[in-house]
Amino acid sequence: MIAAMRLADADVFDEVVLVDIDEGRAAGVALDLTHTAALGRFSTRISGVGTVEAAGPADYVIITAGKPRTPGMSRSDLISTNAAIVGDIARRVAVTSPRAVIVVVTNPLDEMTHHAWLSSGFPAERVVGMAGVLDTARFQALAALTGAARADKIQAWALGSHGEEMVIPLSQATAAGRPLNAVIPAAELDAIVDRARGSGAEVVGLLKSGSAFMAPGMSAARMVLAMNADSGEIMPAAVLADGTYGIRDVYVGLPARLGRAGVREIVQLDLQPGELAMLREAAERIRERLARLEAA
Ligand code: LAC
Repeated sequence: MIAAMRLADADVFDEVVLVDIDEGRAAGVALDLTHTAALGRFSTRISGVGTVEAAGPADYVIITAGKPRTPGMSRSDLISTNAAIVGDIARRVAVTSPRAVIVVVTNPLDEMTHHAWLSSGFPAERVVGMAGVLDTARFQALAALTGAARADKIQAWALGSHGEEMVIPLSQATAAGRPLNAVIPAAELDAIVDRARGSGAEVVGLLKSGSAFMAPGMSAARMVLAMNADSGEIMPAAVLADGTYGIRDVYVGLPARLGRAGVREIVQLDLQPGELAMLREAAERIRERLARLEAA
């Protein structure tokens, strides 16, 4: 809903279509959003349907379907349930929208993005996962709470996995252009990284049912808007590693330059050896979970 709202508000698309197995819900949300056209000043058409086929061809497809966590669950606990859902959707999207770019939001994010890529048969540059934008935004918001700078003046990268192996290389983090570790004491900074890593679970714990949706929805929309604008912006995203960073053939969070047709290139940051090691470790953990999924 939040992603659809941001995409409609942007007033750059002809149409935004919500798809839900509960067609009435999709149609209801679509109508509610349609009613905001004057308030949001957009002319984007919004509709809600029950199947990928009824939605028709699309340039961009955001997959959010799947079960969310309940309190105490890790994202990985969802892997086989959500793989069936995401795989089915990706296969259908490949038929109805063979030229689309797919943005995966369903958890466990890195594994589901890899699985959607395999299921769609798409080239890897047209299947990306949304996690780094969200995790980075959380880090920026939490770092801003210290008073170091406004959230949008904090620059950082959340890479690795969307979970335990999230890597936020502090060597690359700045506040209003100054190294963040010169502005915030080391212990406090480590606590912020830990809190960012656990933010999804923190929200799940408070909500009791369902998981975060505002920051995730805005993050997914931001990626789609950047691609549609062909901005060439570099964003952290789950992408198929291509050998950069010494990682290959597995989806993991890396800095990616996004363009109209998806990932233009994976961008190399000047990471410290410890940060690089953590990133490679994250990729190995994702690879192991994928292997278990395939074996199941
Ligand atoms: C989160 C879920 C959406 O991080 O993964 O909130």
